[in-house]
Amino acid sequence: MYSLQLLIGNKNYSSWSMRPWVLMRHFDIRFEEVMLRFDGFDEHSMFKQRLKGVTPVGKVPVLLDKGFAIWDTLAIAEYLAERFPSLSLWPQDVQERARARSLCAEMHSGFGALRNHCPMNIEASLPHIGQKVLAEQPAVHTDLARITTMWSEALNASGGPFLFGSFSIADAYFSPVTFRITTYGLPVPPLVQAYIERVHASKGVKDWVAGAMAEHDFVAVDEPYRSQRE
Ligand SMILES: N[C@@H](CCC(=O)N[C@@H](CS)C(=O)NCC(=O)O)C(=O)O
Repeated sequence: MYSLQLLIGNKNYSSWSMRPWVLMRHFDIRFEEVMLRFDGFDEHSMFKQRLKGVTPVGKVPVLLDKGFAIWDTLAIAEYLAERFPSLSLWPQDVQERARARSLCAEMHSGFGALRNHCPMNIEASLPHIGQKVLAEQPAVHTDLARITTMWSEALNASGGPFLFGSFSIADAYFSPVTFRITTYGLPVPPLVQAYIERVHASKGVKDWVAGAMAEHDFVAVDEPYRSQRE
């Protein structure tokens, strides 16, 4: 029995769950995964029922440390960074750390157009939808341009292979975005494409994707563009 438990949603769809799971797996932080399958988000759903009394917000992810609950992804990432200081989950340099926090905070509070129009769906390939979205939604262009700029600047400053050199919370934070880009075939420059490929080849992300591919759920509320899995 591990002292840490991570409550997550479906791996194919739950972008917020993906972030702490990938982070912990990448850094070999041992935890028990508790999967709460999405069966709807109304108060009668099993998903919501199982979260009752665990978190007041009724959302995943939730980290439990010997039963003590930490909810909301940024709070979970900060808790893990404090709990495992020797792992350097944030960059070690104070300014790089501040910059990494700024990027994660941007992700936390922004990119609404990209998130709404291109929901994470790891198993799907929807480049035709990506083209349509880009043609009809200028705000998605704006989000994509900002992502491209922030990743390029970070990679150029650090020299890679990840945003701040070695893999950090920032890379875990943006890992779901890399799948939005590939699922919807959104165009990115070669530097960014190479970064995406490195993220996809990294340990925690590979393991998460294997889990997503093994799922068979089709969750209609997360599928604005399909009526079934192909
Ligand atoms: N700000 C929260 C967002 C969490 C969130 O929206 N999680 C989704 C799954 S990816 C959820 O549980 N949705 C259920 C609902 O909206 O009722 C975080 O960072 O953890």
